[in-house]
Amino acid sequence: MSHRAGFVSIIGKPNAGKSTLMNALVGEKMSIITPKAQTTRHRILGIVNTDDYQVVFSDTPGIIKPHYALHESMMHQVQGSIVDADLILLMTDINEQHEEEDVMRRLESSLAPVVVLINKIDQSDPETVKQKVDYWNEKLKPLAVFAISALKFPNTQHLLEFIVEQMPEHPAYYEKDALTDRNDRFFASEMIREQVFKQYKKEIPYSTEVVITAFKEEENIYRISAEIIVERESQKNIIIGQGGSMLKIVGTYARRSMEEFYQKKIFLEMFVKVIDDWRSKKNYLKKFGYED
Ligand code: GDP
Ligand code: K
Ligand code: MG
Repeated sequence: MSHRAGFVSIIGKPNAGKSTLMNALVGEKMSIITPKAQTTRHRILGIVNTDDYQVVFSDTPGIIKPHYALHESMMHQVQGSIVDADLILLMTDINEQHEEEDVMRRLESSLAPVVVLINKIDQSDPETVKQKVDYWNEKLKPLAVFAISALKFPNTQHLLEFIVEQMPEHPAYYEKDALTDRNDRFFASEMIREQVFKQYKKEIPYSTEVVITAFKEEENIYRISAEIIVERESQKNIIIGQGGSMLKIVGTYARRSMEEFYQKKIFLEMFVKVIDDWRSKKNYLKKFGYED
């Protein structure tokens, strides 16, 4: 039998459930998930392999109007994934009334067929589901519309089979045992950032970046050092908390995630550093791995 391989881009507004779906498809926690918008800042590949096919999914940042150089990089990554795609999964939240016009506009740069995913149907009713399916069929004339719940019914077999059928005949793009293009350091920084998004309010998560400064793999333990970078001295105090209490919570949860992810004991140390307005500074963005 011939081999199929291709790129599938998951795009949509913030919080539609893109990262939740990607993790369900890949069967691993590739992407961090929080209830806050802009949790995902990078294009992250999640690869599904069998002997017969390789599907390379791209999880992407939610489509927003850029306010910082950081956002511009995020939108460039969305655009890049659309340009590369053999198939686009446009994900929408059934309970949101977004116009999605900015998402539509991005689709114009691609000839790839589009599948619409109406997500979070666990929070809706059959009548609304039917209305939304009709709406999207009418509006976009997509290849297909799937009504799903990436969180509550994460059985993606049916969707995955449909996706595979759309993939061109092609040799594998990546090694057949690869799950992603990202390395251990990347996931370590993301697991800390996930806790920053979960534990702090207001602008703190958006002003924060995490840099792994050391990652030592020993036989029974990984020793990881990280810098939590914020934009203001006042934010540094909030991150640390009374007598270090907040940083301790972040460290505890991040360490637990890492121990589950790497299946190793983890020693984690973290330092907090201020870099004024890093989100607007191209040199820092580049250093932190945000391409133009
Ligand atoms: P993204 O910003 O599009 O990547 O969305 P996430 O995957 O980070 O999910 C955003 C929020 O929606 C999280 O709190 C998820 O747990 C939640 N979520 C995702 N999928 C579903 C779903 O099918 N049903 C419900 N009820 N919540 C979901
Ligand atoms: K999110
Ligand atoms: Mg996401």
